Order: sequence, then structure tokens, then C-alpha cells
Amino acid sequence: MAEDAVLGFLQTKEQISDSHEFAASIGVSHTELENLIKSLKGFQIVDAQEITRESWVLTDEGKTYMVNGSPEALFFSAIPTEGISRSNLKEKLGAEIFDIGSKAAAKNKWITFEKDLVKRKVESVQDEVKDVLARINSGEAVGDQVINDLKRRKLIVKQTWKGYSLKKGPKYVSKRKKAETDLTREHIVSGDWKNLEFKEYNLNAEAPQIQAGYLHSLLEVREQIQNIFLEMGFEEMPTNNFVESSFWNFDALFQPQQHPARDSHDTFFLETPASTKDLPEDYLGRVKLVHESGGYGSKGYGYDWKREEAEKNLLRTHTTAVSTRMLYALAQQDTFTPKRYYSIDRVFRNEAVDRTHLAEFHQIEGLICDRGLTLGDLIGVLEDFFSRLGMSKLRFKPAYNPYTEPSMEIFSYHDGLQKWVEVGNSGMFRPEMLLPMGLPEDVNVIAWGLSLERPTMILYGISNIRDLFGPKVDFNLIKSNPICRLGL
Ligand code: FB9
Repeated sequence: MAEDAVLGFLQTKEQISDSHEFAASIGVSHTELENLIKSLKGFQIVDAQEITRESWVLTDEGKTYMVNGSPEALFFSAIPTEGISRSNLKEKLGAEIFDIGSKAAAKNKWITFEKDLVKRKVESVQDEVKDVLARINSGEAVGDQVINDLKRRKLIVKQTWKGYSLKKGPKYVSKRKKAETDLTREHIVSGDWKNLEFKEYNLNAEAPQIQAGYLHSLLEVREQIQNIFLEMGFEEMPTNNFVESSFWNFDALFQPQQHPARDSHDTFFLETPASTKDLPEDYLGRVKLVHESGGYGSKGYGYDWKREEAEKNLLRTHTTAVSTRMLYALAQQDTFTPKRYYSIDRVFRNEAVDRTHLAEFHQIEGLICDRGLTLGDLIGVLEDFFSRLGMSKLRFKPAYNPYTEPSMEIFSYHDGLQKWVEVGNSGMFRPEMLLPMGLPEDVNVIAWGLSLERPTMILYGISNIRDLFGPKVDFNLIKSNPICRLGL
């Protein structure tokens, strides 16, 4: 078998100069010999040098010419001495041979055309193309000019093949003892372990790919941000309801009913069930009042607030709708207890979709509800939160939200992108929102929000949101994505 042939050959000869020739000589495929060479080399039994060889090989067309003759020769030999009409000749040879043959034969000045007649110009011709193709096929070297002509006629192509030249290796043996892969009790007891060959551990062996589950990158980052909230003493709000009423999503947030965000251009309203029936009556009354005529030091919006508008069901546009429910529930408690809440879940906006926007995204929201909280507390908790996300340099820009006053957009300097990036929005919930709920006068709520998609896209270097979310996501990307650690 091949191993004995190789080791046997090297016992007497200095080297095996060409593995291709050797494989052919012992009747095995070069691939089989190649695997053997790699194994023998691994055990340093042989020393194998890679050699590459380039040679010209015939294309299928080239092979046809070599067997049947070149078109120009076929063209010539099909012309009787008295000549023949083009059409007859074409019929005789077939269009392809006729077209190629006529040009080449004319170029070789073998023929002449007199009107429709084709005539020989010489007695006989030598089909050099056929001959030289045969010589190339048998591995003979031929002149560059010939090579270029044949290459131009796509009759030959260059083939590079890789082979090996072999010599005895430092651990050469003429017959390899079968290497043991396990040291067994029997080996120990029998003592024959002393003269056994043990296979070395191949520490470079690829481990079998374990098909395991993978967290979607969004969930990877969600988990890290969730852990940051939990480490900061926040508890998660229940966000398992995508459908919300306009009341909790807008009205309770003191967002006026004619606010542009409340029309179907921005919000997905439900057809069925189009409206909700269970709203807390007394609280609803106070919300109506504060919208229409204010109170709690506010003059309100001074429009007539419509219950049916508030009852309209929609796909929530922000998880702040859940914050509203939680703060109202908190206000119903007999004694007020401070709270830190967070949410990370889907919100829906009827927006123009583009490279970074879909009609839905995951909103991250944090809020702290406690007595005497100030804007300074908000800035402080934002510094703390974003520093745990690895964003230490923050800037705050005054902004406007219908439900917070003051409000601030949050910017962080991103070293990788070498620029200030808007990383979120924040503010202090308005008294017109909190007091109708029944929260004590001195209780304030500081809150902020950002998206989950933006940090995930930046962390994983994803520029088009469709590569992150939706049917076009490439699973391999999910599998091969490095674990991106936020902030650490
Ligand atoms: O996520 C956003 N940007 C961001 C966040 C993190 C980040 O991390 C990188 C690793 C370094 C990078 C970027 N933004 C908020 C800012 C912009 O992307 C903005 O253009 C898009 N915003 C979304 C809304 O778009 C209409 C992001 C989304 C957003 C905006 C505001 C809130 C939540 C999400 C909010 C709020 C809020 C305010 C006050 C009280 C309660 C909630």
C-alpha cells in the first residue's frame, strides 16, 4: 500500500522528486498520497517540500481540434481542387467549422475566394495546430508565440498544480509501527507500553462544531443592559402588552389629543378592538380636567378633551405607557414607597422605514420615583447608567417632550466613531401627569429612554437595521458574532 511504497522508496533513494509522478507510478490518486504525506510529515517520518508546477492543458475545444484536426485544416481538405461554393462548403462543414476555418485558412493564405467560389491556393497543408496541441497534451514545451496564439483561440489554459518532493524525515522509519492512541490497562500490565509508539496529541485538531443555541445580538445587549439596571437596584416593569389604549399611552402622559404624534401618520391604531372600556373613572376625570383646564399650578391646554379619543386602542409608541400604569398603581398605594423601574421591550411607530429605522424598535426606559428628586439627580443617574455602558463623556441638550419638563437629549462622545452620538432622551415627568395619579406633592419622577437597536448596531458594526432585525438576518452572523461586552 502507498505508505510502504513511499517509505520503501526512500529506503533506497535520496528523494521522491514529484508526488504526482510517484502517485501515478504506484497507481493511487494524488489526493490519497497527499493525505499520507501530511500524516508522515506530522510524525516527521518524511520531510515534504511543497512544489508547484504550471503547465498548459487543452480546453475541450483544444482537445476536439487535437482529435479531429483544426477547423482551418478541415476547411482546406474539404475544398475539391476545382473549388466549391461557400454555401456548399458551409453545408459540408457546418457553420462553426466553416466560420473559424475560413478565417484561419485565409490568414494562412491556404485559400482564395473568387466571388462565391472557394479555391485552394496551395497544394497541401500541415495541420500544425493539431500537431502542436498533441505535443502540449503530452507535456512537451512549445514556443511562447505558439502558446499565445492557442491561448487567444482559447484552445489551451494554464494549470497550476501543487505537489510535494519528499525526503527522509528526522524520525524516518522504513515501516511505521501502528501508533497506539490509548494507553490501556493491558499495556501497563503487559509492560509492552515500553516499546509501543503512541500517537501524539494533535493539539491543533479542530474541535467538532457544536451546534448550540445562540442569543440574537439584540438579546445579548438586552441582557447586559438589564443587568446594569438590576445592579442599580431597578425592577422590571411588565411590558407584555403591545396593545395599549390612547389613555395610558398619551392622555395620562398629559399629551394633548391634537398632538401630531397621536394621528395615524405616527401611530398604529387598532381596527378591532378599536376602543377600550376599562379605564379608571375617577382618574380619567382628573386627566380630562388637567387637559381642559389645568390645576396643580398648570393652566392645562384649554381644549375639550374627548373620552372616545382616549379610548382608542393602538400599538404602544413607547414603553412610557407602561411607566404610566406603574406610577398610577404606585399612587394607589396607601403609603408611598420610592421605586426604581425599568423596561426594555418593543414599541411601534408608523414611521418611514430607512437604513436605521423600522416600524418597531425596542425602547429601553428607566425611571426613579421618589420624594424631592431634582434634575441633578437625573443627570447623576444618567452619568452612572451610561458609564456602565462604557459612555463616560456625556453632554445634555435641552429638549421637549409633552410629558417631561425639563427635558434633555443625552449625547456621548464615541471614541470609535470619533464623534458625539445622541444616546437617548430624558426628563422629569410633569406634575400635570403625576398629581392627577394621586402621587404626593413632593414626589418627583426622573426618567430616560434610549433604543436597544442603536447600541447593538454600533457595537456589532451593523449599518443596516435589516441585517440586525427581520427575515433577512444572517444566522451565521448571529453565530459568529463576537460577544460584545458593553462598557467593561
Ligand atoms: O438610542 C439612541 N441612541 C443611542 C443609544 C446608545 C448607543 O450606544 C452606543 C454603543 C455606543 C448609541 C446610540 N437614541 C434614542 C438616539 C437616537 O438614535 C435617536 O435618533 C433615535 N431614538 C429613538 C426614537 O426615534 C424616534 C432612540 C430612540 C429613543 C428615543 C427617545 C426615547 C427612547 C428611545 C425616550 C425617552 C424618554 C424620555 C423621557 C422620559 C422617559 C422616556
